[in-house]
Amino acid sequence: MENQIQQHIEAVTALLNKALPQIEVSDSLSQLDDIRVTYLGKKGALTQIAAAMKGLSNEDRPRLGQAMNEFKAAFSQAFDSKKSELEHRALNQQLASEALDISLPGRQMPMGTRHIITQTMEEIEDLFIGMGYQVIEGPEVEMDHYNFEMMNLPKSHPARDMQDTFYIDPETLMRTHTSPVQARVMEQHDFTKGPLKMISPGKVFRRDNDDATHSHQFHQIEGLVVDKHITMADLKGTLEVFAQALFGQERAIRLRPSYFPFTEPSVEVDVSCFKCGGDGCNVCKQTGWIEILGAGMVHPNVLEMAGIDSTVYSGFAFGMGPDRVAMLKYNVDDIRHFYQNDLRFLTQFKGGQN
Ligand code: 2NM
Repeated sequence: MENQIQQHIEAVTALLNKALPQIEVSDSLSQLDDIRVTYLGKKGALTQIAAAMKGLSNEDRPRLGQAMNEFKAAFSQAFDSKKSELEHRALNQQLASEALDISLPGRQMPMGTRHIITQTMEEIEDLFIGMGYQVIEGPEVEMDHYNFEMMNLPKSHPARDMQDTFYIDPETLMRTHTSPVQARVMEQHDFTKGPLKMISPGKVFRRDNDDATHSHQFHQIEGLVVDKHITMADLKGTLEVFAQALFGQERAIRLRPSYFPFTEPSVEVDVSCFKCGGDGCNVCKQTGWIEILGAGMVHPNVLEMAGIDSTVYSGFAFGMGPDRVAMLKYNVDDIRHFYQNDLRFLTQFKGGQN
């Protein structure tokens, strides 16, 4: 009997001598757990020895129990220390793989540029805002009524043929100018609250074949001032200030008689050449002058159709093409560059960068 208990105790010691080196060399948490199952699991080696307990005498049983407790204590200590070592290693690996170098410079975000037409329009808008004008936009899909009728262009008018129009249906069209916005505003304006001073910037549409100087969609900025006692002198002074702000303080303007259905009298406005100062060059085609605006005194019919008494109120109006202004200012030789969205062209104009 003494032999038998000795054998069991030696088996436990042998088991421990086998287990501890295995724990020591184990390389992962899952491998470590496999070792635990091998020795202490339900069918583990120590569990099998424990099954011998039942056949032992009352004196021998505690001796084996003590040996088994010693096994468990030594095993646990080695196991726990290895486990914490492996957990540490896993954590360090994770931290290393997720490390951020907070001293690295930030990634450069690509910076966009505002479209050169947008920049030009906003420059012009800012000039008029500075003179007390409101900037008012309106629909691009318009009623024939506002686009033509209210602009003194009745259905029979020959000038309607001059402007080839994209019609949606007989009453609806793509606006051919931004004047319909002004018709809408004139109709609503309350003159007891003060004069009407506005510009209307935006896209306009004409049935044209695109080429270097024509586009079926381009831009317009139209201006309108209506009050008592507005005269041609107000128009001329305003446009002179405008032309000098946009093209240089040394510029002069000149007015030539012209015709528009919605103004009477009507004028074309030239500005002295910003390149040669008026001597004649390739920009002004040797004339010394560059045409930039159409303008005139608002036709009494236009005022009356908007419900404004043309015997009490008068107004001036003008219209210009930001596309043409940008072509002149930035020496762009083809209007189609503005609409082809080629970044090599568009990113040349960095002035609009935020
Ligand atoms: C131009 C030329 C001349 C114009 C007229 C009006 C309105 F609404 F008052 F009748 N708005 N814009 C006008 C006048 C536009 O563009 C070349």
